[in-house]
Amino acid sequence: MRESVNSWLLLNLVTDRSLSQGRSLVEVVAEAVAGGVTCVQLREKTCSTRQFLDEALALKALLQPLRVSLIINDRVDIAMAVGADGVHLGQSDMPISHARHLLGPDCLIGISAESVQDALAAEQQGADYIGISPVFSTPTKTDTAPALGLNGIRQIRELVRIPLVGIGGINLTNARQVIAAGADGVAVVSAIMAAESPRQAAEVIRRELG
Ligand code: TZP
Ligand code: MG
Repeated sequence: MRESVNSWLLLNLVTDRSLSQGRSLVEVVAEAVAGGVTCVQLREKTCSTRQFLDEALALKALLQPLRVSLIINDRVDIAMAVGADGVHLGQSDMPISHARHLLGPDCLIGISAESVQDALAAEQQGADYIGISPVFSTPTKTDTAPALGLNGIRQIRELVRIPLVGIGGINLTNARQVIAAGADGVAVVSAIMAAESPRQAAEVIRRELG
């Protein structure tokens, strides 16, 4: 898994059930995977621990046979409980050293970096990949640091060797530019979760990524 990290980070779907328009999360994710999503990050900000665990188990059952990776946002305990492929942590979540201690060497740890300094620190502390957050400002998440833009990706790419994934305002019109600026992948919420056809939306973005 670790050797192929760059290829499976290509098109991340980050979930947001509030955008799924009455469809179940598993239904939307299954469609998106059929359209070419290479990795799914389960991001739940409002539900109970039990519900989070149930969603994680349901996604694991869907994704594992398809060899699509599952990453858990925020919750190291849920990642451990379901045997996820990775966790994604923000600047105010559990520090990398503690997460690594709990998760062991094989589980991937992704870190959201809101600045060049964050990215350098994450690499130095042993992160497996960095989420550059946000690349563009987005209505999906408004409590973000200022957008880093394509220049921010270029700057971080020059200084950091681990894989980079852009997140924030990415859709079919700009996904290619994010990769051209030096990212290894893109992470998308609304452009797939809110699409009438998540499958088609994933297909067209995946095509843009080459
Ligand atoms: N972290 C930084 S921006 C963002 C997250 C979770 C939301 C991105 O959503 P969208 O709809 O792809 O712009
Ligand atoms: Mg977080």
